[in-house]
Amino acid sequence: KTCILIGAPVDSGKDRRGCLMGPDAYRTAGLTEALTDLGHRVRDSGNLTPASHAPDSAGGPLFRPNETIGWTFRLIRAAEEAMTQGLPIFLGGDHALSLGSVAGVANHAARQGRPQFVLWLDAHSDYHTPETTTSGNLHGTPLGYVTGRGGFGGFPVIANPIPQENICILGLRSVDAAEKLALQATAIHRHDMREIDETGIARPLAGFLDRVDAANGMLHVSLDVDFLDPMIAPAVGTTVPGGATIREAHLVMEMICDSGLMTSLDLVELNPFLDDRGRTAQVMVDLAASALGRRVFDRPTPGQQ
Ligand code: DIR
Ligand code: MN
Ligand code: MN
Ligand code: MN
Repeated sequence: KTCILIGAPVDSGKDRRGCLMGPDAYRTAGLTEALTDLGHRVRDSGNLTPASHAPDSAGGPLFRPNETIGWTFRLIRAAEEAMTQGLPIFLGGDHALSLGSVAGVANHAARQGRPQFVLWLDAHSDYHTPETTTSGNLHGTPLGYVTGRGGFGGFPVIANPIPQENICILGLRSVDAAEKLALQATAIHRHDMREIDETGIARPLAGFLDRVDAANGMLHVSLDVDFLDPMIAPAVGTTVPGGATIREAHLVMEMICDSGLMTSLDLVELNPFLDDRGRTAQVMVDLAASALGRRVFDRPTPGQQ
């Protein structure tokens, strides 16, 4: 594959600074080398900047909405373009980057006449809108935006909303009360940590991948650092105990790789300022490598043993 690294140092999605250092932390942890070792071509397109936007003023209900709007315009264009050239890997940056990456890949899928699916690996459901958020942090809104919820005035109009049933969230353990009510009224597939404890993580994931395959869908994977347990991934502003183990996370990535379905990937919410000798950046690079073919032993391709 041709992997296109798109640095997106988005730091406007919440008020704790530091995610802007994420893209360079992934580079320092050896992302390009890991992917070339697996036989992929890697093109690093450097770091983007937001499209020009109105200045943000302090004191509103939302944190830096205009900067996030600028990022969203820029990232939609970058995603649409990269999808014609290879498999984009968006190096965040906080999760507000996914307003743009997901909207952009969905536009590309629509041009191909194929349905877009989204796998959201996160402690949080990120289904707020600018009107429902209580934190004012827009990194909590990308799934609300890309599914076409209202309240995103000033943002690019969503041309190709992701159908609710094409979304699967794994890893949930921190869902605001209002968000829970809204989410329960949708067809979004959502699997909390209790379900993962009870059934294992492979079961809900396999069901989702089968649906993507049956629909000949494109698959965007959005990996939030806080999907992982803070013991293995401390470098994130919103740690929540009880997250995925290192093996659960690798198994997800290995199954995604075996499915052959992933067409784009976000690595988001890494805050290198909070890291411990780069180990969280390294875990994220290793997970990306698993999603793109790293394995201990070769196995027969599923379905043709
Ligand atoms: C929280 C944080 N639900 C909010 N969201 C995070 O601010 O609305 N998403 N951290 O990953
Ligand atoms: Mn998130
Ligand atoms: Mn999260
Ligand atoms: Mn499901």
